[in-house]
Amino acid sequence: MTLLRVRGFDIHKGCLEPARQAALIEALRPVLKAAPLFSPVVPGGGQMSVRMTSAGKFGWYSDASGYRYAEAHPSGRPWPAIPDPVLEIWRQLTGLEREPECCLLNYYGEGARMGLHQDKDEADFSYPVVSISLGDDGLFRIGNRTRGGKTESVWLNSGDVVVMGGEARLMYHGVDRIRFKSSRLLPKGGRINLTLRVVT
Ligand SMILES: O=C(O)CCC(=O)C(=O)O
Repeated sequence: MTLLRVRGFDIHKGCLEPARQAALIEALRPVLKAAPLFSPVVPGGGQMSVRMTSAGKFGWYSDASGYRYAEAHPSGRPWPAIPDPVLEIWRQLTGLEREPECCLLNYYGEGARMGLHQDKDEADFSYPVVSISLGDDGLFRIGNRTRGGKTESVWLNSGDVVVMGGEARLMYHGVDRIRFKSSRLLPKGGRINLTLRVVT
């Protein structure tokens, strides 16, 4: 494992060995069954290319009226619990007593991307966001605390974990593209990103 620090983002390359990555995928199967992926609509009216769902007390949700955390999946059912192997990574890397209340699961199929944005719908920015990459490689772009300016990019591979805390917590970031089918972790290809967040 190597620790790479880019603009305050702690990038733990190779943090999760292949067996642990496979165990995470197994642990996520029941989450995806209970709370199927959906394609959120963004406030401007467009649809995100990433499909998503969540686990935990809150799930991240977006529709024409805005971004927010919701206590139920669009089906009306509560979100499933965050699987233990996922919480274990949060504990290992943050050492915090407080546990995340949301595990947002983003699925990037071929051609999916996520524009530069800040994670700022949470109440307390002193808690980090922990981001886990599984499956295909994703080109992660890191910007600044305000929109614009120079950016830096780094490829995130399956098993990498990024901790966005301190100065990095409110920095713009996004995913420009994935290398579809670069990994064999997911039988149909694609990339799963999990972000763990303390919401309230
Ligand atoms: O997919 C990623 O690596 C980043 C995801 C992200 O930025 C987010 O969920 O806010």
